Amino acid sequence: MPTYKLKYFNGRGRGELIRIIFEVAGVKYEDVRIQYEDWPSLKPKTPFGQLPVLEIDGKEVSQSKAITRYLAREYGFYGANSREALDIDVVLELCDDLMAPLIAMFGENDKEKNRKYHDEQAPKVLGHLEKVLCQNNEGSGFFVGDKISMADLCFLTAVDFVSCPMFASPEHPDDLDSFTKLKALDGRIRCQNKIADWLKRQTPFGQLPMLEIDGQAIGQSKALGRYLGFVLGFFGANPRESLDIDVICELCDDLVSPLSATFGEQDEEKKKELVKRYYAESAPRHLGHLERLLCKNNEGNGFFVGDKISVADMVFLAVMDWVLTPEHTDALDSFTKLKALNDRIRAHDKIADWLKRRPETPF
Ligand SMILES: N[C@@H](CCC(=O)N[C@@H](CS)C(=O)NCC(=O)O)C(=O)O
Repeated sequence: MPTYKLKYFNGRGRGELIRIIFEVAGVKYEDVRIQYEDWPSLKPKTPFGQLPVLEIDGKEVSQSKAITRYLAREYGFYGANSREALDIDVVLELCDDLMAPLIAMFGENDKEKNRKYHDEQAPKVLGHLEKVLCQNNEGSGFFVGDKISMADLCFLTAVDFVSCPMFASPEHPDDLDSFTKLKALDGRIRCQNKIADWLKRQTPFGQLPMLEIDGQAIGQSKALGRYLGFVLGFFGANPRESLDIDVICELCDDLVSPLSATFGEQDEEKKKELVKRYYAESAPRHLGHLERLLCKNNEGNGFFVGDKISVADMVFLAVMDWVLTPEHTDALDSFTKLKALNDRIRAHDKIADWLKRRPETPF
């Protein structure tokens, strides 16, 4: 058996079908996730300046579709004969048609185009796919032949792509709803042991962060923060303290949300104006609430809740990392108790140690 090393970004994209083929085939491979900050130095060393790249016995190969076809042939997912291979190819191309408009929209955040995609383009291609599915075993098996093939695996990755947070549509939470046979197929594929196992190990909502607890991937940062707070003793000494901590966490969320909403603004002038207004109005209002609550406990000279540091203080620290930008280092100047708290948290021995050790990152 050759040794395989797959290099791709830490996302699904063009790498996922390759990973799934390895997983379903039960073939050992190294899943190397390239961080974006390492990409510029790696790019010139790859065959075509792109990922994915598969190393087969140390030799690099590029082009995702060529790689998937090769692996499908090697491990029995490309049909029993040329005719089946042709039928599989047809499904692959249809999946491409399903994804192509989204790839073209990447990073645009154009709501009208997205609506049109889910209203018109996606149903058209899904209709074709359902028709093809129904030509085999009346649509109750797999796309081609009697066993799962690259066609089904590709369909699975395409459906995940269409419904990922970047492209999902609130009006169409599930594009497969009107395609009962495809929907049942999607369920059938996801139930296959190896696929179910792989999916369980993936990000639960196609987003990061996620935390693996005893091998199970769990998403949603705030829920995870609370859970760790409970488990590690930073979520209050009793339910009342937990409630007070939750209130601070939600206020911190209210404090930072309008600021994070400005990040996606493309118009630089408009963005400047929004940020200016944020620091003049929204930030002081929420910081005022936070200072008032802080002062209710130990006259504001300790921590937000109780007598020791809690998740409330940690969330505040994390949020201040966003709010105190180099242009707005003075945002806490009118809130002397909060400012002192921020310094106190940063001086906490374990936090100070972490702040010293944590890598420099752009955000
Ligand atoms: N036809 C190529 C396209 C590869 C491609 O566009 N890769 C993207 C990621 S999905 C990439 O490497 N982008 C980074 C860059 O071009 O610098 C394939 O299927 O492998």
